[in-house]
Amino acid sequence: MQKNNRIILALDVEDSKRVLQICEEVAEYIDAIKVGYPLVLNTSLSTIKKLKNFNKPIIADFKVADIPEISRKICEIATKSGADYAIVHGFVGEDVVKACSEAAKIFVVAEMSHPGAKDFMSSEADKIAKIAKKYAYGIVAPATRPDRIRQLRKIVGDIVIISPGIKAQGAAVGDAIKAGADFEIIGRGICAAQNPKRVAKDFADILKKL
Ligand code: NUP
Repeated sequence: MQKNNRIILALDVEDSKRVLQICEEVAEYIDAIKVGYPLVLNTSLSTIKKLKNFNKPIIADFKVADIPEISRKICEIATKSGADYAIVHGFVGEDVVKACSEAAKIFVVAEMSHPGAKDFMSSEADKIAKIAKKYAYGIVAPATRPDRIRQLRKIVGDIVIISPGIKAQGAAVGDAIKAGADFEIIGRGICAAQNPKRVAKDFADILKKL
C-alpha cells in the first residue's frame, strides 16, 4: 500500500450516496478505504465495486473469526467483490490465519483499540503478532495504546501496521505513526465532521510534518 497521506478512511456510513460524496471530497487526502459491516450490510457487497472508482486500495474489515474453511470462504468472497485486503482476527488461531492468507491479502487484528480489549486480547497479542508475521501483509494495532504499537512493531518487523482509535476513540492524529504504525485508520473523525474535506486535509498536513 502506497504511503502518501498515511490515512485509511473507515467508511462506517450507512447511506451509499453519502459514502460516495465523502469519498469524492477526501480522496486526495487518503491512501486507502476501509469498509465494514455497517456499510456492506446496509447496502450490499457491490458497494465495494463502486468504491473502486476512487482508485484506492479497499480493505474489507469483516474481522473474520470462524473455522478455517468458512473463514477462507469469507476471504474469497471479499476478494471476488473487489476488496484488495481483508481484516481477519488472530485470536482464532494459526489455522484460520493461514487459510485466510491463501484466499486474500490479509491484515490480522493483533490487539483491538477499545478498553475491553484488555480483558482478553492484550495478554495474547504478542503471540497473535508472531503468527501474523508468518502469513499476513500487516496487522491492526491500537492507536489508543501507543506503547503496544511499539512492542508489536518489534515482533512483526517491517510488515505493515494499520492503527485505529484516532479522534473518536481518544488518540490524537499522529500518535500511532509516532509509535511506529504505517497508517492511521480514521472513521468518525472524518465522516462525522461538518466538513470532511477540511478535516481530512488538516489531518494529512499533521501527518506529513511528522
Ligand atoms: O481494534 C480495532 N478498532 C477499530 O476501531 C479494529 C478495527 N478494525 N477498528 C475499526 O476502525 C472500527 O471497526 C472502525 O471501522 C474504525 C475506527 O473508526 P473510528 O473510531 O475512527 O470512527
